Amino acid sequence: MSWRRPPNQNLIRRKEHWPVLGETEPAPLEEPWSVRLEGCVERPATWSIEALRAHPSWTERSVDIHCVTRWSKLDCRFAGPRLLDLIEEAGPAAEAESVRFVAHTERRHDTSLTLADIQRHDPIVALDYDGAPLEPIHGGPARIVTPGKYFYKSCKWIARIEIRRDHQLGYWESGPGYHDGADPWREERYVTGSVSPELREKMIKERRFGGRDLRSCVFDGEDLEGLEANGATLRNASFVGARLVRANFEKCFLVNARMMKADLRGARFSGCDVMGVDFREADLAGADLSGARLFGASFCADDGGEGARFDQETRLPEEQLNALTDSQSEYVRAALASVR
Ligand SMILES: Nc1nc2c(c(=O)[nH]1)N[C@H]1C(S)=C(S)[C@@H](COP(=O)(O)O)O[C@H]1N2
Ligand SMILES: [Mo]
Repeated sequence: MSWRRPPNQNLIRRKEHWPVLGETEPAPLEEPWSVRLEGCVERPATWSIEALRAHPSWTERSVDIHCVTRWSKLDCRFAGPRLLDLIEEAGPAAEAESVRFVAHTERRHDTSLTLADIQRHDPIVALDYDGAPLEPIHGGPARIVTPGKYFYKSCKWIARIEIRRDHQLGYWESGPGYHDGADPWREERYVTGSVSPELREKMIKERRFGGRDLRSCVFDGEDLEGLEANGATLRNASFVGARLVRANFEKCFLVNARMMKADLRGARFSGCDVMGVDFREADLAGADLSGARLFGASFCADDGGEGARFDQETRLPEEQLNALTDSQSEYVRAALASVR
């Protein structure tokens, strides 16, 4: 079903497998849960969970989840009222442009969508998943579900919906630099960081990236043997075919880094965030991946082809493989078994 799989996404096939990303719980609540809609509207409104359940626009939707960390989960059954009908009910002003979603969580997590995107993607305020109330860990009692966008446009524990004339960047879209467009078919994952060519050259020569912000930087084919990258932010960085023998990536933020065909013999990834990292055809002999977070990572192509190499010294504990999709964990198990 590759026509339903956006580029560079790995499919989660097990029905019960659904990773938790970002915040894991709402803030404590004194009153019963409610969702408030306000801002550029004629009639600001507040709905209780019961009112949302009884809402005439209640719909069930089969939604494909695409997480920016490269896992996708198809055919997820969500149900709840349509956001467009709730907005219509409140009477949006002519100058309304954007909708900001605010969570009832400690950091008041938020994300925004333009009204044009809301019309195109028709999100729901999901209260049910797979025929039962949405679990609190996934945003219950109420979360936004926006089909056709990376999942960070689906705010968990929704408490306030603001209709605005300005469009604000949300939590992930501002500091961490997630792409505000969030279109999985165009791979709008991240905005690109900026490092001057001079600084880049200097860092390659010294092989010290420690603590730096090198998001989306490209180091393809470079010789970085013995690289010291402890604690660096290397999200979406590219190391295709690079020599990274004995590189130290401990405590790095490596989400979605591209490590295809890299020489990673003896490299250290322990305690590292390697969600969505692409290790296809990389040499991981003697590499240490113990304690690394592996959601969405790939070690082989889904349609066969060559995968990552391991040897008896590679450290990749069995329990971590559960974070991988079925085809990925099958490949890694077999490859590890063949060298042990
Ligand atoms: N309130 C809140 N909503 C959020 C987030 C968050 O950190 N806080 N993270 C987003 C991201 S990045 C993703 S991938 C999904 C994860 O949803 P899940 O944990 O149910 O898989 O929630 C999105 N909504
Ligand atoms: Mo995400």
